Amino acid sequence: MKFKLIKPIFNFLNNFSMRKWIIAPVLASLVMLGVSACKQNESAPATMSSAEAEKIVAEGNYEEAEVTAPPLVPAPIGDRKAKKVIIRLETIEKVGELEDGTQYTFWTFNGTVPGSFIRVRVGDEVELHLKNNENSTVSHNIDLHAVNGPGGGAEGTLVAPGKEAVVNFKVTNPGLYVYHCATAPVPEHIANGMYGLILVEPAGGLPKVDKEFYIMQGDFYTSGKKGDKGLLSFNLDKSIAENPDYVVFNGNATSLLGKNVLQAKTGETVRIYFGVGGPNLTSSFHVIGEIFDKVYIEAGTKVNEHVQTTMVPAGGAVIVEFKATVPGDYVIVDHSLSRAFNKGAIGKIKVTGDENPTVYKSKK
Ligand SMILES: [Cu+2]
Repeated sequence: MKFKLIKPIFNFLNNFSMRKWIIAPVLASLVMLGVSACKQNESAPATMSSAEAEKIVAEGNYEEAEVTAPPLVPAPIGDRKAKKVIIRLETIEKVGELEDGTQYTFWTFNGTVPGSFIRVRVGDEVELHLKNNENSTVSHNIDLHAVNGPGGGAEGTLVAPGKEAVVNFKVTNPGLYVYHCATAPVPEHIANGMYGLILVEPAGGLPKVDKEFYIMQGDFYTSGKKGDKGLLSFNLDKSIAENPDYVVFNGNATSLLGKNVLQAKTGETVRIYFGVGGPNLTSSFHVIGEIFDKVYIEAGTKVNEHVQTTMVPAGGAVIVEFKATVPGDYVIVDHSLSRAFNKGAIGKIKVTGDENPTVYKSKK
């Protein structure tokens, strides 16, 4: 294409008295244009458009997908082809603890807050079964932010206690997405713990890392105050005022403390899939003593580097990565710090391994 254009331009310039002065820069520009076009093709992102993803054929029969309770995530997608997967979620209302001695009636997907982590890839065809446990007191449904369709699937999945609904969707956009119950009153269903994450990996999968964890932040509005013993219930007025008693990771003030502290070794790259269920508060997500080497901005495909604190909206998510270089305890917080130190949004990653005085040393 480039050479076809050059010849007529050359002929034209050949008849021009100043051709020596004009031909060289024009040719140079054309060559540069060609080089730049090639470079753009070479550096085209590995991800594809959602329209292209829609055309991927998922082969084979439907297979059950592995889903996991927090803080675990299913095995990476790797380089597998798009396939047909069945995902089963059950909405379960159950009494659990916000912290030791403080009970709360959680509404959950698969019995945990957040609900099970779902891991698929672009082009997968998903058959989602949403069952509402027979002991539930109300109807529930699911809105997956990874779904293109009315209500993100909510309209097709509204189920009464004891019933099951099935929706099918094709996964067309890579990223990390929140799912949540969208049954009225929606803020109450979410405030009771009805949210989770679905990861959509690009074709070929995300880059390999050593450790992966699943964390979601939620704000809880109770009939009592933080630390009260006994069974607390949802308080509508506090929810409307956006004044929670608890702001916690993974549904409990100690879910990532004590025996539940996350573990990593020096030299390992740690990736955290972090989402905010809300229903109301955003998170200033931060790990004290670490710098995020990579942040997938708003959990999409663009990567920022060297980030201290990343803002995650309610109903949003982020993927962060850092390399554990120095042994010690690293505290995970919402850097709106009263939430961390007074309402429960605090956890820990323990890094073990050899000291690394080049990067850090202390004389104490
Ligand atoms: Cu619900």
